[in-house]
Amino acid sequence: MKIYEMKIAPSPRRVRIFLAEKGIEMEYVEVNLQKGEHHSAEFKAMNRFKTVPLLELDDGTFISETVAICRYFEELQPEPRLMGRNPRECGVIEMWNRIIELNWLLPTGMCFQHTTDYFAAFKKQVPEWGELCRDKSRDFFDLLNDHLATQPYIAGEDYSIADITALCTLDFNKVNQLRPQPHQEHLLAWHKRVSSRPSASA
Ligand SMILES: N[C@@H](CCC(=O)N[C@@H](CS)C(=O)NCC(=O)O)C(=O)O
Repeated sequence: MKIYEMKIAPSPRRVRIFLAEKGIEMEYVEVNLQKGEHHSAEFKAMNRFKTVPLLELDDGTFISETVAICRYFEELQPEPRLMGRNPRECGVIEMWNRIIELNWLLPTGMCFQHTTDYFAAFKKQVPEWGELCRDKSRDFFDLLNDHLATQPYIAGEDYSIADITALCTLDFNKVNQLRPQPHQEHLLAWHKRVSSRPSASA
């Protein structure tokens, strides 16, 4: 079993942290996205959508999509539970994970793609769209700060995959020059809480 990834990219980091929380060792294969290695015929044969992370099982099955990979490991090794212990928890965690992916991670990635030259060789850029996405991402810092005023973690009392998604998104926003502001005290306290877990440096 191995995972194709790029260590500094946010989506692969989500899987790394998830596996570290579960204490699962993994073989990683580095794919250089800036050099376009994910556009090679060899990589496209494994994942036609040309994204990392990509999990290869020993039977030759490929699983792309961060949440699908995490789901595989949650089923393989349930403890510690990161995607919920009962229907209510599963629903709430999945809701927040999707909210953060769609409303924060996605605009964060779009801002990076459309306002820096990192992927310029491979992707058409629309800088105005990138700036709108920067605004959307900035607004989410405030939303999350309000949300965290009454609970320690994104989905409630317990650490979950939603915290992993939010941590990777917040940290990656450095490339968009967006950081938590001093008045966002709940967000800052949460960030300190989740960053101090050993898995954060996986
Ligand atoms: N929805 C996908 C998104 C994966 C994704 O966009 N990964 C980025 C790295 S963080 C990537 O492979 N980018 C390559 C590209 O856009 O060309 C997932 O969750 O796995």
